[in-house]
Amino acid sequence: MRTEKIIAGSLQEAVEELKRTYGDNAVVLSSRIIKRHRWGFLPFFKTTLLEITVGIPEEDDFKKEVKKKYGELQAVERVKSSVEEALRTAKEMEGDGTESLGEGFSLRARRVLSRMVYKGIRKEIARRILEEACGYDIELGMLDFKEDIKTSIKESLRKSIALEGNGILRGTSKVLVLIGPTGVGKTTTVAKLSYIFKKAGRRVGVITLDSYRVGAVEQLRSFVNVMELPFKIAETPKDLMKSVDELGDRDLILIDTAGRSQHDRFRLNELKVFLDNLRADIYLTLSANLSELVMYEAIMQFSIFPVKGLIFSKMDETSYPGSVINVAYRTKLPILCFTTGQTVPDDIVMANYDYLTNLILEEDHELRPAGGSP
Ligand SMILES: Nc1nc2c(ncn2[C@@H]2O[C@H](COP(=O)(O)OP(=O)(O)OP(=O)(O)O)[C@@H](O)[C@H]2O)c(=O)[nH]1
Ligand SMILES: [Mg+2]
Repeated sequence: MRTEKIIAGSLQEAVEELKRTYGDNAVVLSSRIIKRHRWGFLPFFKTTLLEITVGIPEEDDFKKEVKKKYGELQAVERVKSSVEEALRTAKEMEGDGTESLGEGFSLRARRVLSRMVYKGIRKEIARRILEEACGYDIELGMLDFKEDIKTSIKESLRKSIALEGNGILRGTSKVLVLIGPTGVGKTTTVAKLSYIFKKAGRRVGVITLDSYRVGAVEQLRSFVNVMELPFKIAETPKDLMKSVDELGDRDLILIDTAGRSQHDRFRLNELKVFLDNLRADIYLTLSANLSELVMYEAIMQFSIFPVKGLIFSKMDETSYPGSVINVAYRTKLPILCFTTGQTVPDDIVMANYDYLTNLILEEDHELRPAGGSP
């Protein structure tokens, strides 16, 4: 990986320049504030700029490395075709299962039902979503979509799944805490959310409670510094109260916590001591690639906290987002946002019904080896 420096007037300018010049693969490695003379001959006209060091992957070296490690591409192709075969079989089996389920529905409604089930939505939930999206069509003599497919499904989802991406952006929350199992993407999501809220004009401050894990503080600090936001580390519950007080001039404080295994009661209770006296909206982050049962288990164990809603991370790592729909449908917990990749600050979508509808209706992602070109 080679490194380059970008000097810009603001973070937004820097991100735009980074993308324009180096494309999507470049990553921000570090940042610092520098002072420069705007007009060299006038010593008093100093301006504050941001100097960002970026890393640009050397694609050829990377490809060579992959080849060396994993052998020729043919081998990958062989694996790919057998996985595709397995998926085709699974799809056909699901098709059988939905035939009687779709009784009374038009052909196009039955197709959508099949797709929903294939994506991992439970049959009874898929049927209820479809029932709400359809009405009786006298001409057809069966149930069909009330409007076009997308609008009908979207309206149905509005009635059964709660979202609150926009409420938060409008400013309904003052302190927002992300909790959740280890490694689900809490810290990355805090960084992404800080950017979104800052861009929406809110005065944001960030606190981390994760001072145990090596590198955890630095991971978040580097992003927060780039965004020029105040950042505090709280090691005790008293520290936390003090930090929140000190950030009193901010209209939104985002708090990152250390990941806790849902099986580790002690660690969960330890976190509870921190959060018990804090007036905050607590969001549980779950990774979309967890199985549905593991999601319920995490929700149960984390229910010692007054969880206000859910964040689903790593949506890019699953082509079967049905479990996300099932969990949101059954728990009625509102979804705050979805994260869709590792890139900060871009890979995040504040929850909205268009995104949710597309998740259900879109064609399957084409299978390709990780890191492969499109
Ligand atoms: N593919 C993908 N990876 C993600 C996403 N969000 C985070 N990650 C990656 O997941 C890994 C863990 O992310 P963190 O943000 O450190 O997760 P965390 O929940 O803070 O982890 P702990 O603090 O250790 O519990 C990192 O490699 C992230 O880049 C996402 O939406 N998609
Ligand atoms: Mg973390």
